[in-house]
Amino acid sequence: MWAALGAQDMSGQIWSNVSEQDKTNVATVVGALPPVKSNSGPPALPPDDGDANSSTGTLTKTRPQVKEPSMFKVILLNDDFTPMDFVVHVLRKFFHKVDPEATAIMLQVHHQGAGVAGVFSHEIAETKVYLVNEYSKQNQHPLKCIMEKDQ
Ligand code: TYC
Repeated sequence: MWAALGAQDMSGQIWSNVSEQDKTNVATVVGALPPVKSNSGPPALPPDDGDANSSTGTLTKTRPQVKEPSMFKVILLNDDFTPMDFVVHVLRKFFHKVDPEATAIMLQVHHQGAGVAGVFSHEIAETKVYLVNEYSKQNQHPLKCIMEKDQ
């Protein structure tokens, strides 16, 4: 919902010294407000939505952003050479798993080919994948870690 509020809009536009008509024109150009009838009635800003700072001419977007962030599974892949105890160590070190869960995930990977070490935001998942793969290389194990969008 839009309201006539505050001192700046979301793009940083300063509204002081701008006529009411100009404000509505700008808002219309950027698609922030519905078209308004020209030269009739009061300034064509939308109704006050009850926010506290509605006495100045700033447009503030108050609509809640409803989309939840995507989540990503971080997955360990099986191979024939990485020692089981190294995989359990990785699960403890990077994913804060403790036994018996760490061993259960390692065995799931060993038997099924892949297993989920955790589910994270994109940025955290990317970091975990990078750190685990680097750590495995440093220790000369072929263990591979990947990420995949959840759901
Ligand atoms: N398959 C490996 C072995 O037999 C163990 C292993 C488990 C490797 C999980 C990788 O992600 C992995 N030594």
